[in-house]
Amino acid sequence: MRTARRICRPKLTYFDFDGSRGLECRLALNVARVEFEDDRIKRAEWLALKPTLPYGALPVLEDGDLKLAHSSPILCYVGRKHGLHPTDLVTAARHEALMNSVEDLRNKVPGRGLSDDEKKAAREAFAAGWLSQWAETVSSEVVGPFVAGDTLHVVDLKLYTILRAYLGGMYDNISLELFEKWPKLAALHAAVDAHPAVRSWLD
Ligand SMILES: N[C@@H](CCC(=O)N[C@@H](CS)C(=O)NCC(=O)O)C(=O)O
Repeated sequence: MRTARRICRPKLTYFDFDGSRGLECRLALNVARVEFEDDRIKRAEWLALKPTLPYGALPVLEDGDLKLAHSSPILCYVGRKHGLHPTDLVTAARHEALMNSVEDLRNKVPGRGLSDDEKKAAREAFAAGWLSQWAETVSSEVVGPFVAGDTLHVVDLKLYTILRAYLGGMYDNISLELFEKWPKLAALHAAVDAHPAVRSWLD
């Protein structure tokens, strides 16, 4: 007699929009061709859900007994499981440092609590200072078109997601032309954007 086997799909929980930390994790699962439950939280559900989460924030990935918070560890987990993260210790560490730098960038962009004039001045100074240094450093790590050359890894999906936000004009007072100084970043963005699994998800 055959026993029924329960097949559990991983579940990724995030807000109901295609951007930021949730998007990069959804893209990684899609590029890895993992069938997953794309759990999109509505505003009304959020307050009840928040206290149940490991660190009170999203995204969260559930896979079997694992309930994992934080976008970069989720990306590394998916990447290791499906061959989208380097197996070499040093290369993996370099990719993880790049992923952390994206989190720094997300946390450092000024704006919250500032008046429009203060925000404009703070963002222009940020663009000329910290952001330019970030772009210079990241660019120097990119072989091209992807970080490691011709092979896409989860780090590329995280870089793509933040570049997509900047190049898409999500941050006002930061000129889009700024990124023209780093053609490798624009090329990485274009290469990930053209990847069939990324296109199929976004389209
Ligand atoms: N370090 C975390 C940050 C998570 C985070 O701040 N998530 C935001 C959405 S992108 C969130 O849940 N904000 C709502 C809140 O913290 O109340 C990660 O990389 O996932």
